[in-house]
Amino acid sequence: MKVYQKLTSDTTQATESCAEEEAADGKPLCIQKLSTWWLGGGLLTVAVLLSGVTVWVLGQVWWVWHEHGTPEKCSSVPESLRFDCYPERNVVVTQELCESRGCCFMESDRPWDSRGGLPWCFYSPDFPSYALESLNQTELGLKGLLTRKVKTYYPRDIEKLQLSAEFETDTRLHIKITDSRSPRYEVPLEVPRVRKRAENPTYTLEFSKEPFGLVVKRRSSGTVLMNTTVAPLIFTDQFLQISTTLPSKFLYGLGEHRGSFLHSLDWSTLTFWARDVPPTESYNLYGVHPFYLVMEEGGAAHGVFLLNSNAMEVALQPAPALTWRTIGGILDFYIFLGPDPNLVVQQYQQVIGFPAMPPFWGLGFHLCRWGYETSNMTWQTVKAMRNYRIPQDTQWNDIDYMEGYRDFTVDPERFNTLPQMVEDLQKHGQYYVMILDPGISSTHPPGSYWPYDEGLRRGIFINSTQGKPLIGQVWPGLTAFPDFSNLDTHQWWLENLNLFYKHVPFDGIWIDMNEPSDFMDGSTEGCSPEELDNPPYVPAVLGGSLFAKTICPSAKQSASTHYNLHNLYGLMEAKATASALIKIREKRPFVISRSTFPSQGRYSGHWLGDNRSEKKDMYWSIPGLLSFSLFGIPLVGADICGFSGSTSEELCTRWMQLGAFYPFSRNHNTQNEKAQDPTAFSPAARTAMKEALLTRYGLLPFLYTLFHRAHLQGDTVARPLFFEFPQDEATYSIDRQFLWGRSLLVTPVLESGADSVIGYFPRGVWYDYYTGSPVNSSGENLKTAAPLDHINVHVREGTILPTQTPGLSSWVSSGNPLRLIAALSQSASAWGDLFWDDGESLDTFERGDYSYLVFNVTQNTFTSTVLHSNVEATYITVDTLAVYGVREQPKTVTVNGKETPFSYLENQVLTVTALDLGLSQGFSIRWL
Ligand SMILES: *[C@@H]1O[C@H](CO)[C@@H](O)[C@H](O)[C@H]1NC(C)=O
Ligand SMILES: *[C@@H]1O[C@H](CO)[C@@H](O)[C@H](O)[C@H]1NC(C)=O
Ligand SMILES: *[C@@H]1O[C@H](CO)[C@@H](O)[C@H](O)[C@H]1NC(C)=O
Ligand SMILES: *[C@@H]1O[C@H](CO)[C@@H](O)[C@H](O)[C@H]1NC(C)=O
Ligand SMILES: *[C@@H]1O[C@H](CO)[C@@H](O)[C@H](O)[C@H]1NC(C)=O
Ligand SMILES: CC(=O)N[C@H]1CO[C@H](CO)[C@@H](O)[C@@H]1O
Repeated sequence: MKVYQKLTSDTTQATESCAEEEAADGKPLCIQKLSTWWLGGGLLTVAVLLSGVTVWVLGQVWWVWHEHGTPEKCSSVPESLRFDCYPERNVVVTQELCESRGCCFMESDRPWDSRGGLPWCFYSPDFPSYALESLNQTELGLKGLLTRKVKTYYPRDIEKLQLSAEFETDTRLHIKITDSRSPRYEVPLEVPRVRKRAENPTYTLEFSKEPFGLVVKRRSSGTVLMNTTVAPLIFTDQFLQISTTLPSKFLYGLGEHRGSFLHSLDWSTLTFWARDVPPTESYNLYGVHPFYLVMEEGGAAHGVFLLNSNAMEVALQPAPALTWRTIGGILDFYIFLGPDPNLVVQQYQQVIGFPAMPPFWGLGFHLCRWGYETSNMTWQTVKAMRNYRIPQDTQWNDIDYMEGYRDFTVDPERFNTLPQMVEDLQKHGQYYVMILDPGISSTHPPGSYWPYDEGLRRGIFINSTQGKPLIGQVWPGLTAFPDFSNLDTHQWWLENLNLFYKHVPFDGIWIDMNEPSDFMDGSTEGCSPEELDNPPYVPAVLGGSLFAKTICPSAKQSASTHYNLHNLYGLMEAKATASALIKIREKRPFVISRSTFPSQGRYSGHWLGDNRSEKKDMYWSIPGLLSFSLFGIPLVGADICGFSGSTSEELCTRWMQLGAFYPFSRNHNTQNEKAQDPTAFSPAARTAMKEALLTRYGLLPFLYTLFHRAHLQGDTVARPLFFEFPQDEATYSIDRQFLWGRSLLVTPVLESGADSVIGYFPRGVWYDYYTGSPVNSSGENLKTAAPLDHINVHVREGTILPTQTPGLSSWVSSGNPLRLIAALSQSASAWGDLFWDDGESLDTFERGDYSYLVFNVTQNTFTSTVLHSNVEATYITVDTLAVYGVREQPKTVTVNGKETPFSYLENQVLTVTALDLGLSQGFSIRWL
């Protein structure tokens, strides 16, 4: 019965495609197929003559059975390699629907549900795909032509595709598939041009001609990194799909999503479409990062970036395999061969750009809340923080400060003292950051709100299909949305900021709601029924439509349609904002953005969104940090103590301790909840929070140096353990701990009522950061004490950390003497470095206006070598050297040859104090 149904519906399909094919290029393809049948089925030839139509149908059935979906062919596909042929949501896929696409239908006991699961409808091994018609050498690699003879089940197949493969570097392969006849939308991202073909690529590239597929292997091991032959390539105007096998189940990246750092390949689907929604597992969230990293067997890693900004989804399955589905643009892949995971992420950032160097103060502690009712109330908090001597660099305001929630306004009554507060902050070496939303209020009588009037006059808003500004609704009520793909909009944004700055001289800008968020679906007039707003295939986005809680995809922007540019909105706004800040302040810009896209790190950092004051949200923040490290946005953190809901004193203490190790450290709270800044708690909790922040401030020189390395070459700041221990598979799924750079292991308490914590310590010696006591691990889980006033931090053997006596602001800290901590390896060596500059000038590295020092320990000698120096280093002294892991008590210690007093403790810590050495001069300290 099933087989009969299958064959009849397949017959329809085959006949249809036959007719269309004839119409398309005039060739009698149908005849060719039938002649296969004529030749193949000799007996039937006679029968046709005799019985006409009846037997002709039988013949078709035979042909289809023979050529396509024989039950044997379908059941020969192992479950884990079944690629979904009917990913549409909100459709119960029946056998009939499935077979109308020419696919295999097989029920299974594994549940099929609307969000994935083993597909019941999947491609047969010989489902029609493209064929590689020709392949020629080019200067940088290869160029090929792909053709499709049989149409797919989506409108507007692109029949001829151009394939290009460029061997850009020895570790980077660039593969691009696009329409060979007319240009399609491509992401306007400046990527470096390569002029010379790689000489010794670490990869090989092979093709399957028909069906078309490409195979990328790691040359050294032969590991197959990609094999796209496993499922048909589909390339229609609004549905592009390509699948590949993966060499392992250790897959990371693909954000922004909430979940563990290591993805599950158990039939999950990740959706990409910038969306304002409280972070929830399986939803598409604020940002879009179509980049993944895979750990291969043996500890090598590779990465893949799909440069595409359309709505998309990635389906994961246990083969292990992955399917990209996007609804526009082109297939533009960059493949990075590492082989070290750190190198993969660096190579990715060589394409998208390295992150900006943040100002030193940006690494201090930030305090914010929604619901400071007045500027005086905001100011009170700052004063209370000072009063309790708790470090704070920056005070923020959410939308409270505005008049009617309109950008570039200040409520003249409630926030009457805002300018004075900002002045007071700046007098204390502190900083001010305020929020801006993109929606510009559109309901004011002409002449009463310059940002709108002038925006209208200059035509810088996004238009509806009718050619008038599209109107949606955000905090101020009805709003228009600036089109940041237009440079005139950047100028208008700058002028607005300039006017505002004259009144409130802010230091940084927080850009929120830039998915862009819209409280309506689409606009006041809804959206059109057309194919941009309602495409033939809609990825599994939250809300079921592309305009759910955002503006219409059909809206017009100067660079393209919003359909193509939606996921770039936050990136383009960040670019405009960072560039305005540079023009206004002539210093390094500080921008934090909610929506992000690859290359965002060049312009802004990111916070992980509006999460809750709950334990699990505290945990989720760590996979969040680690994922954004992979995405080249190192300046990242979650709202410490949670945004919505009520925090508890215990949770907030633990979270402040963890948050002291977020690269971007901000406590932020929602409206109508109890205060959760450190001053709001009991003396014990307050003190624990203060201690955690002092630890952070002490480590700022080290953290700043990590940011320099991120800016210089794309090193990660908050780093997954497996980046440093790629041979140790036990580290692959760790996301409750993380490293700072290569040196510092942070093991926070994420449970309530705990007084100890279990963490994994990779093989080697780890020193307690505070005391220097060694922990010798064979690569195991260890339990360490973690009373409520303590966060476990360990220093890796063989590393040197520059730390500084903490002050109550980064400005005060940065003038204090240094304390260098050398944690000796088992062979008694160590190294570390320090980047130092004035902390805020533009392009100090690029202009050579910085100091860079390398610290080494070998043969009982600590050496500081100045590799580059500027005036800044002359202001700083080194006061203390602490050496962890000195096995025997030294008899003498000399500093630059002169004997000096020292202390030595039983836990093998040697300390030399009162050194008073200038940082700008090299020095050596020896113990014997
Ligand atoms: C490759 O070269 C042949 C012969 O010059 C040409 O016919 C074919 O179109 C070329 N293919 C591509 C993809 O450029
Ligand atoms: C790639 O996949 C195809 C289809 O499953 C398979 O026949 C082929 O052997 C694979 N190639 C490699 C190198 O694994
Ligand atoms: C804020 O404080 C200032 C100075 O104490 C006072 O003049 C002003 O009225 C206060 N503003 C509000 C809104 O309470
Ligand atoms: C939007 O419409 C305005 C006129 O209302 C026009 O000046 C502007 O160029 C349009 N922008 C786009 C991207 O179509
Ligand atoms: C410090 O040690 C590192 C690693 O052992 C080495 O590469 C570097 O050359 C040394 N630098 C100096 C200045 O001694
Ligand atoms: C504001 C809010 O409720 N945020 C979300 C935080 O994350 C959890 C999932 O862990 C969501 O359920 C919440 O909605």
